[in-house]
Amino acid sequence: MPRAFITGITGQDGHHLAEFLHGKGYDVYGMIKGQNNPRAAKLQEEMPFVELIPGDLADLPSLVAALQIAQPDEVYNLGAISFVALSFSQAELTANTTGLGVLRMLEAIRMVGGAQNNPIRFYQASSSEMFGQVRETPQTELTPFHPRSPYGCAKVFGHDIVVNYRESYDMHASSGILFNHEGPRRGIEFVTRKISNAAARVKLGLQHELVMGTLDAKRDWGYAGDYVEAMWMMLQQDEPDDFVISTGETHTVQEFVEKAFAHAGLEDWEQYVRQDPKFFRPAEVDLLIGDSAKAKAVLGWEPKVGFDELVKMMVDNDLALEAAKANRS
Ligand code: GDR
Repeated sequence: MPRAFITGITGQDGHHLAEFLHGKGYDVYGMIKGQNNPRAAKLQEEMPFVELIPGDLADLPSLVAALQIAQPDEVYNLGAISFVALSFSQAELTANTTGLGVLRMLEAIRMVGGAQNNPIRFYQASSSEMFGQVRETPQTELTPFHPRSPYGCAKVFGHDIVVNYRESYDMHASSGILFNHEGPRRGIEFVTRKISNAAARVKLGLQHELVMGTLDAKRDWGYAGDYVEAMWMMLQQDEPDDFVISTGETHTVQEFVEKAFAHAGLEDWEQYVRQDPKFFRPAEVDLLIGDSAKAKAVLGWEPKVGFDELVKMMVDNDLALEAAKANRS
C-alpha cells in the first residue's frame, strides 16, 4: 500500500485529502501539532483510519522523526497559518510556519529519503495569494508574483524554495497554485463559510445581522473536494511541476452574499448586512481569476462543482447543522 504523510491534516483540505487517499488504498499519516490538541480527538472520531504523528513545521527534528515513523511515498504540505487576515498581526509566526516550514519539510525529506535519488514525492500548497496585486488577468503559472500580505509573502518563499530544491537536488517536488477553494468543511473565519452560516442563522431566526469587510473583492471560488484530487494527480506525474488550480470564473464577495441569502429564501440581503472597518485588511487582493489550462492539458484535471452549486451546498449544510443545533438546545 502506498503511504502518504499530510501536514495540516486537521484543516479543510487535510480532511478532504485524507479521505480521498484512503479511498485510493493509501495508508494515511497526519501530523498533529501541540499537546493535547483538541482537534486530534475530533479527527480520530471522523477518520479513524488516519494515524496521527506529533510534529511541528517550526521544528525540524520533529519533522525528521515524523517522516522516519511514516516512511511515506508522498508528502503533502498543507500545514500553514492560512488565514490571511491573521498574518498581518502575526507576521513573524506566519513567515516561520507558512514560509520556513516548507524549507524545513524539504530538508527533512532529504535527510530521511537521501540526498540522491530521493524516492519521496512532495506536494506544496502554494496559493493564488502570491499573485496579490495581479500583474495580468487571468493568472497562470508564469504570472509574476506581487503578494499583498505577510501570508502571501511567506507563500512566495515556500513556492520559490520548492522550485529551487527541485532544480538543485532533482527532487520530485511540485506546487499547486490553488485559488480559493471552499465547502461545508471550511472554517467559519473564511468569508464563504461566514456568509453561508449567517444566511442559515438569519433564516432560522438565530442571528439578525452579518458584519462584513469589503464586498467588492473578487475571487475565483472552487470546491475543495475537487481541488485535493489535483494535488494527488500532480504527484502521479513522471516529472514534478507547478500547476494553477482554479475554475476560471470570478465573483465578488457581494455576489456570494446575494446568492447565499437568496438560496436561504432571503431576497433582501441588504437588510441584514453591515460593514465594519475592523474586517478591512491593510492591503487587499482585489481580483483573482485563474487559468488552469495547463492542469487540464497535463493532468487531465477539471473542476466539477461550479459557483452556484458551491453556494447551495454550503448554505444547505449550514441550514441543516444550525437547525439540528437549535433542536438540541
Ligand atoms: P482569502 O480568503 O484571503 O482569499 O484566502 P477569505 O475567505 O478570508 O477572504 C476572501 C475575501 O473576502 C473579503 N472579506 C472578508 N473575509 C473574511 N475572512 N471575513 C470577512 O468578514 C470579510 N469581509 C470581506 C476579504 O477581505 C477577501 O478579499 C483564502 C485562504 O484560504 C488562503 O489560505 C488561501 O491561500 C487563499 O484563499 C487562496
